[in-house]
Amino acid sequence: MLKKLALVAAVLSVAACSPGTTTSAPQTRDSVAGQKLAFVPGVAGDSFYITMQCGIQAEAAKNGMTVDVQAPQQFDPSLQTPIVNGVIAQKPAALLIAPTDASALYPPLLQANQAGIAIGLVDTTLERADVAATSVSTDNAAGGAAAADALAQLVGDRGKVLVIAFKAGASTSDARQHGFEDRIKAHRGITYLGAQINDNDPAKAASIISATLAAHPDLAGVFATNQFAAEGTATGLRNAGKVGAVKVVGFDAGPVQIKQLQQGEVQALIAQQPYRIGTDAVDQIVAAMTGKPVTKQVPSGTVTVTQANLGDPASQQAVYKTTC
Ligand code: T6T
Repeated sequence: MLKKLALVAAVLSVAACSPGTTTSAPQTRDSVAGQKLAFVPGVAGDSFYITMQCGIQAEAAKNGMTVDVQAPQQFDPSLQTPIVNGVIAQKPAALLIAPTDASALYPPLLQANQAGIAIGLVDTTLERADVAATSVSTDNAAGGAAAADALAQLVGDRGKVLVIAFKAGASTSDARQHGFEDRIKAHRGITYLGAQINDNDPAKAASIISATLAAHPDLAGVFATNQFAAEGTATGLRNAGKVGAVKVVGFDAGPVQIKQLQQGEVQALIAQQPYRIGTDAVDQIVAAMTGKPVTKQVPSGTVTVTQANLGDPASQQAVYKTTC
């Protein structure tokens, strides 16, 4: 009997130690005032994350928390992982992060979780989100479907269309692409040319457009899955003298995208609500830290902005900030 118990204990302890199997509940406290909150966005200098940061800072200040922002220079898990390791060493009470890869960021975030840091995922998510107390994001598959409908309408429901997916393995890029692909099938007059990856690099998106136009001069439309994909798409079309002839639906509404819309380089934008993602994420992480009920998955909506509705308050509110 003793032998059997020892065996059970050994099996349990192996299960507890094996990486990826044991996560910890965040440490709870009476108040979060004076506690440190780290924010690790997907990339530095992106108006989507700057707007989210404004929301995080405003909501953290209401709770008396200080915010430390550390961003990778590129949207790249190999640059973001050492930042997470550095954050763990600094022992903040909480971490809000947009993981740049749905699986590569799991091991460092598991370590952060095991170090007692309360984790909230913002924007992007993980394949295994059990390390996080909460996850706040746009319904990116629905956004991709909305982009498919908008693009189909712009091209009169016929012709060839292409997707520029900004990063394979990033949950938002994959979900937008798949949401688009599932919906575009319903538009039977459309020929889908597939998705090409630009690695969040506008120059790469511009070359993809040039190469696609060389092979398909009758290209009718493009869905650019984020700001940098849209910027490069516009450059590629400008270089080929195809602005306006090829219709573009972009994701995001940074000042550059709004200018592109006004200039007719892009015909519709699927705008997210990054400020709200930031405030919601702080509210949820504070709830987790103080032992209050937490919503595991908080959805955030989108607004489709066009030249025709750009003046509407809903569209104006959707424009991203470059400073708080
Ligand atoms: O589209 C957003 C964000 O949702 C995505 O995960 C990464 O790119 C952006 O930050 C826009 O540049």
